[in-house]
Amino acid sequence: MDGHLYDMVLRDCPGVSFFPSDTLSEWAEFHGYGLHSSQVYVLVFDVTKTDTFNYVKSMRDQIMKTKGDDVMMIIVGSKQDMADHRMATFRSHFTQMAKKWKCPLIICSAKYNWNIMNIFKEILKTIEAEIDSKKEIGNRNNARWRLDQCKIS
Ligand SMILES: Nc1nc2c(ncn2[C@@H]2O[C@H](COP(=O)(O)OP(=O)(O)OP(=O)(O)O)[C@@H](O)[C@H]2O)c(=O)[nH]1
Ligand SMILES: [Mg+2]
Repeated sequence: MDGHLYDMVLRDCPGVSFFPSDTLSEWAEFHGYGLHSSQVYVLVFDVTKTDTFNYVKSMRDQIMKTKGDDVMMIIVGSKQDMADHRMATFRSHFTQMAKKWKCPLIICSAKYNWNIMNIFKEILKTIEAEIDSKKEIGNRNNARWRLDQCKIS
């Protein structure tokens, strides 16, 4: 992306009944292997089924409880090819929720390859934004160190 090459490991987990709170509990439900230590979470639901979004909500709560408020998450609504006007209320609900959560929301269709590339772009953008914010914090800390050094001398 943008002339950079990224090395990414993707873990596609089937639905897990709970988010592993530590690496040991990943073994309790092997489906979730590698989940605990992931850097970005892509939570996928079906835009034609409200219960799949409820599952995403529950996973989001559990992930945040374990990994903190600033964990990186992307919400993906799939099967857009099957959506119709009767789902407008549901659509406005998940759009509002994603906005409230300040999470990127991508609507796609895996079947027709609609918007799939944008999911990967969003993952990389999210990681880049985190790297930039860490650099900024690092720079601020360095500046503080220099200030402290001045005080000591
Ligand atoms: N119409 C349509 N069907 C889809 C789409 N994505 C997946 N499907 C179908 O939905 C079914 C489930 O797809 P999967 O990709 O196995 O879903 P999953 O959530 O990964 O399922 P698990 O791995 O078992 O948890 C399959 O029959 C797919 O062909 C889509 O975007 N549009
Ligand atoms: Mg699957």
